[in-house]
Order: sequence, then structure tokens, then C-alpha cells
Amino acid sequence: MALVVGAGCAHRVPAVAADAPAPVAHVVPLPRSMETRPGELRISAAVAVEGGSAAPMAGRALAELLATLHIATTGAATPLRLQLVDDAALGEEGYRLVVDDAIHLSARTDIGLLHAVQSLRQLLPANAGPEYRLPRVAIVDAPAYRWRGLSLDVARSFLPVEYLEKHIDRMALFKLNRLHLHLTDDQGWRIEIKRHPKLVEIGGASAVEGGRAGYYTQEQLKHLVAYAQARGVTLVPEIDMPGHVQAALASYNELACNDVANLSTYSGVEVGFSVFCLEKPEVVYPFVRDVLEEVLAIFPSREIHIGGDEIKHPLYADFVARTAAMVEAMGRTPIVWEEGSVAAMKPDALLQLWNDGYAIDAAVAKGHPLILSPCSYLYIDHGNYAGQPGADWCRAEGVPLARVYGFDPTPYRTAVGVEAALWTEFVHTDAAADDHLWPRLAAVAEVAWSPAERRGYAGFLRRMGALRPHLDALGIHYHAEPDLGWA
Ligand code: TNX
Repeated sequence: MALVVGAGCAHRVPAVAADAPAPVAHVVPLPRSMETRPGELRISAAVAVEGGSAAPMAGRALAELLATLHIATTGAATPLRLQLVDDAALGEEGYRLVVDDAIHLSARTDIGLLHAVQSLRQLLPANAGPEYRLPRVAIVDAPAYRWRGLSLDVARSFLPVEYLEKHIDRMALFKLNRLHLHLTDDQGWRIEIKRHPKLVEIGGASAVEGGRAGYYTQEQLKHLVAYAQARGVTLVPEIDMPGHVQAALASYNELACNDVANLSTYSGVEVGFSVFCLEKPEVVYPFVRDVLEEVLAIFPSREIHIGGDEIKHPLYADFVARTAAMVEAMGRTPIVWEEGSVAAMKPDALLQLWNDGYAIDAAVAKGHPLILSPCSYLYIDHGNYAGQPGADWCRAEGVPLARVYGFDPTPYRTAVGVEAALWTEFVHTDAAADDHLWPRLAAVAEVAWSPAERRGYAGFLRRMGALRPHLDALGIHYHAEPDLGWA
């Protein structure tokens, strides 16, 4: 098979002059090692793909890349080889990408090759042209952390399936691999539960003031799971319990204690006022079991988030312990927000850190792996700059790009990774979500992927600046970041 640069591209750019300087390699997140050699590889006619069929995810991503650039697969061609190799040094997700007189991608796994394709995509222009010039490079790359994610609050304000699909593609370009969906909260319940249909009939119809209501059917979520899986992204569902449950209480009043609940839906922005009636275990636990069974049947993720934040209740630790044990008994691993460290859980249960000042020693002593989301670095519901309307409770100066980039996960020895969070009390449209997510999420990707000792903000800005056309090609309404000269 060979690829030919397709005809019919509407906006052809003139071919590059023979004496033009060699192209520069711009890759975000920064690879573990990258050697640049003199010269370039010009692809003026075609590339011939070998080995794509052994790696379905990488093969699909490559086919999509070539289609975007109008590169076909017939005719005389530059070889492009995908190869699965048994090289333990690369680990699960690592890869090599070499450009000499051909393009060589190799990895131990399909995921590794997929990452190689994403790097290749960044080395190439974002848009179709008459020919392509690749820098001659030798990249050897592997992630620092296995968990590189974003928590997206679709409960306060709903985000449609089409947005999530686009968002998954964007995450994949930066090798982010966990999309944590915060599916339930006081203001909305977004996941269809067939045994309890009122959750979406009532809870799905509410939202934060000014936000969007709505919910996902199980069919839609299964589709999304498969869509993400094909792109190397795992969807991690969160059912936030036993607090943050007003939407559930409004749907099924019996989940509340008679004397404490205000049983209407809620559209304010307060937290910490709602809780399941933990004094009625015969009502609460069968409900929790039903919900988890349906959630687990949709989401194959090994890790399942059960919430556990911002609630004070004498039976709180007991609830978290029982619910975590239920998840374990179902063959999965629970994740709980940091407050859950008071509960007796198996050591493999993950804790998600979110308060900067949280004392983690006790959690670490119990052996719980950590997902790092310290709010003053990674809460990107906070402004791109001081004074941007929205959340500012954690850091009055906002969480600008430089601040996100400055997060150093290395002191947290038991961390499995890094996850930014976009809460949506004040983020109500696709464009507003984009504005908060980009370019900050690219910095999150680099913090989670690249070795801390190799990173540097100036270099990040240079590489990220060069990738602006890639963000444009993906239709992202990113923030006009002054540090990147985009303002
Ligand atoms: C804290 S972080 C919350 C969320 C809010 C967010 C607003 C966490 C586990 N809980 O309920 O949306 O702050 O920034």
C-alpha cells in the first residue's frame, strides 16, 4: 500500500523552496528523549503504510491523520512502518519514532503505537498542503505517570455527547488517557438508571442556574465508552455519594431522612447540604447497589469513583467503607475524594487529593495510591487569569497556564497520576468549557507525561505556540493566552 497526496484540496499552499530551513520538531507533551538530525524528510507523493493492521487503534488514528492531510495510499511512496516490538524498556505505553528516509513507529503495544501516531501528527502540519516536510528525529518516549486525566463536571451543567466526542479526540492528541465524568451532584443526575427511572426524569431535568439540563442514555454512554476506548481514553464514571445527592433525593424522596431534606431540585452553587439517609441502610444500600451494577455494566474502567467529598456525618466513614467494599466485590477498584481516607478500605483503593493543604501522611501510610488534583494548580474552573468570572475560592489569582505548568507531582511518592478538574457551576456552554480547558489541559498533559527534570515553561510555550494550528484544526475555542502571544 502507498499513499498519495490527495488531489482536490481547496487551499493549496505553494511548495516549500528547496533552501527553506529544516522544520523544527514540536511535540507536547515533551518526549523523554528526542534527538534531531540534520536535514528533513520530504513527502511529496505518498507514504506506504506497513504493519497497521496489527495495531487497530494506531492503525485507525493513522488512517484518520492521513485522510485529514489528504494523503492517499496508492502510488510510489515513502515507507511508513508500524511495528510491535518486544522491548521491555518501552513499558506499556512507550514508543519510538524515527524519521530518516522513512518513518518508523515502534512500540510494545497498540497504545504505544497510538501515542507514536499522535507525535507524528504534531510533527506534521495541521492542514493539508502540497507536500510535507518532517524533521529527521529519533524519539524514545514513555510517560512518567499512568493516569493523565481530566475530571469533567457534567452534573452542574450538562455537556452533550457530541462535545464529549470532540473532547476525547483533543485529549488523545496530547496523550491524556483518563476522562473522569462527574455524573451526579446536587444540581443534576446525568446517567440513565433503568431500575430507577425518575433519577433522569427529575434529576436529569435540573441544572445549576444558567446551566444546561439533560442526561445520557445507557446506549449513548456505551457508544462513548467505545469511542474513547478506540482513542486510548478510559472513561471513569463518578457517582458522588453520600453527599452531593440532592438530585437523587428530589427524584426518590425515600432516600432522604424525613426531617432534614428539602425535596425539591436545586440550582444554587452551595455544597455540603444534602446526604442520603444513612440511618436507613435498608433503603440506601440496595439503591447504591442497583446504581453501581448498572454503572459497571456500562463502564469497563477498572477504577470507579464513588465520590465521598464535602460531607460531615457520623456514619460517613461507614458508608464509604461499605460502598468501597461493594465496588471491590464487583471486581473493580474504588476511587474516593481525599476525605474518604478516614474509611477502612483495601489498600488498592485510590484517593483523589484536591485540597492543597491536605495532610496525606495517613493516607500514604495506609498504602492508598493517589490521584493528584490540588486545587490551586489543577482546578481549571478557576480563571485563566485573576478576575476571570467564575470560581476563585481556592486561589484568588486564578490558575493561569504558568501555574498549572508549575505543578510538580514528584514529591507525592505514591501518586499514580495527575488529573485536572473542570467544575461547571459557572461554565455553561461548549465554548466556555473550551476556554477553560485549553491551552491549560496541554500543560496538564506535559506535567503528567514528561519527566519533571526535563520540563521548562519557556520550552513548553515555544512548542505549544507552534501547535496552535492543530488546536484551530480541532475547532477549539481556546483562551487567548498572553504567555503564548495569543492575546
Ligand atoms: C469543590 S473538589 C468540590 C466541588 C465544587 C468545586 C468548585 C470537590 C471534591 N468538591 O463540588 O464544584 O469545589 O470549585
